[in-house]
Amino acid sequence: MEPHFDLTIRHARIVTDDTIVEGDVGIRGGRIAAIGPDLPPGARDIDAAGRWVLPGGIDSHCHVEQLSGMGVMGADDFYSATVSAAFGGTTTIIPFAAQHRGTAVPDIVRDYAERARAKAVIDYGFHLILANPDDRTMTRDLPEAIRGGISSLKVYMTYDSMRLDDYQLLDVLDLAREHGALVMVHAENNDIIKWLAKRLIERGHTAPKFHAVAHDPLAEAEATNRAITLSRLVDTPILIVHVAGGSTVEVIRSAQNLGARVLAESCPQYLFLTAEDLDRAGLEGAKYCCSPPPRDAGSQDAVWQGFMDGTLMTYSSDHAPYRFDETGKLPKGDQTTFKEMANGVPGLELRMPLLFSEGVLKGRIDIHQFVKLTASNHADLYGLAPGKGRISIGADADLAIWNPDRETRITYENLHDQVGYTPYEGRVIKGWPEIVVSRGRVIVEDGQLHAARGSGQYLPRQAPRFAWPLRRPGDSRHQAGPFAKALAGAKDD
Ligand code: DUC
Ligand code: ZN
Ligand code: ZN
Repeated sequence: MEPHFDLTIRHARIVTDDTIVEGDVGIRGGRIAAIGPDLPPGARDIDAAGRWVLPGGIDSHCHVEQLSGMGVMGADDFYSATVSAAFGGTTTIIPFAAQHRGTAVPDIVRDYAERARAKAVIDYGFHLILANPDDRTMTRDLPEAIRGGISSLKVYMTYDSMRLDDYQLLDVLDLAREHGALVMVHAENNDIIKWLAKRLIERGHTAPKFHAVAHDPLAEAEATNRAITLSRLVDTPILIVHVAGGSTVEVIRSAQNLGARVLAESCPQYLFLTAEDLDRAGLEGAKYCCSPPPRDAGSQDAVWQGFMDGTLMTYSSDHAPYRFDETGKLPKGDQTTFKEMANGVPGLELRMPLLFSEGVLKGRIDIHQFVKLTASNHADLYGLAPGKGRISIGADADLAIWNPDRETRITYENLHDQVGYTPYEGRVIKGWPEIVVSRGRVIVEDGQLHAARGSGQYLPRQAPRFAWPLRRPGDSRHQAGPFAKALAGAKDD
């Protein structure tokens, strides 16, 4: 008799949207076909007794094979990045197709698509980084990219080579509302950072730890508040990426409580690192330099709290892979100042294991919150649902079988990226995704990869879906302002 399924995973603890099912998952044609007890056999059966079956992670913020604002190419290409993600339980990534000044969106999108197509081993979509909002981009190329499935874009309020001013941000928000795209904002006050950095360097304060001094938490909180203000003015939702500071979490929570349509993300580096890591011996602190920088224990607590109470809805890696040598962190060798170091830390592979260990197993978040923060909220906010992000009938069979008891001492030797170090070296964590399945294919098992280069698929994305209000029912006092009402053609009362 023909087997009923291509793959049956048996005796597992399966985490669906809001329930836990003890039983089996049947997979056919790359999709989840059945969930329940005692399913018929598959062509292959995996006994997952004592293990958890969770949705494959979605990492909606990572930089892959991308030139940074400073013109530095990251160390990972679409092969090494997706292999690394897969070993950490992630089955979908949304990196960036990055526009720089003087480049055209269609060329950029084509270029990234070609490189990813040949190399990715898991599925992927793209956001656009928008650095050149000229007439052609705004009237033709951007709307076309959004219609073509790139339904989110990132804008920078800092970095001289990338930043948009408030006038340009308003234009972008206006366009995003009209075309149904989500705007992700890197919110830091450019002038504050430049002003502080200049004075620090003039006084000889060039060591990595001064990166965290120049990127003061006030610069983050101010820009976040400004971005929210602009988004309210034109009634367009925004998503603040990589929230680091406790004061920024507060700004976002207060705005959400007033009904502002603001979403927010944070990352492992803001839960597990602090500014003290930038103060390691010699230039070692450069390994921990990212923007915004890790802050203090109070901010770590605030970010945890933000994840626990829903202020922060997505947990992403912001994987920005730069080697600890002249190609990345140290372009001028031991003479490199904090202004010259490439900004970014690796995190694709350890993002989920770190949160599983320190969040779920230490009781800070429950397993359903874990699934939302690592997968299903990303699918909803970035237009990948219902195919991705959940263990449900008909969805793509993207999942990971986690052993909650396995202890791992983190060491770079066991990771799969090309960065050469991990900021989490030596930590001991519990829980690991031992088997990873992408569209029904077992792609990681027994520490081995079983996926061919280029076997990942491109995912054109729908318009983002979010259910407002995000906080408690009855909490939403969101009112469109006069400008938004006028645009919508509403009559004055
Ligand atoms: N900051 C960014 O804005 N992007 C990549 C990494 C970083 O540190
Ligand atoms: Zn950023
Ligand atoms: Zn980033």
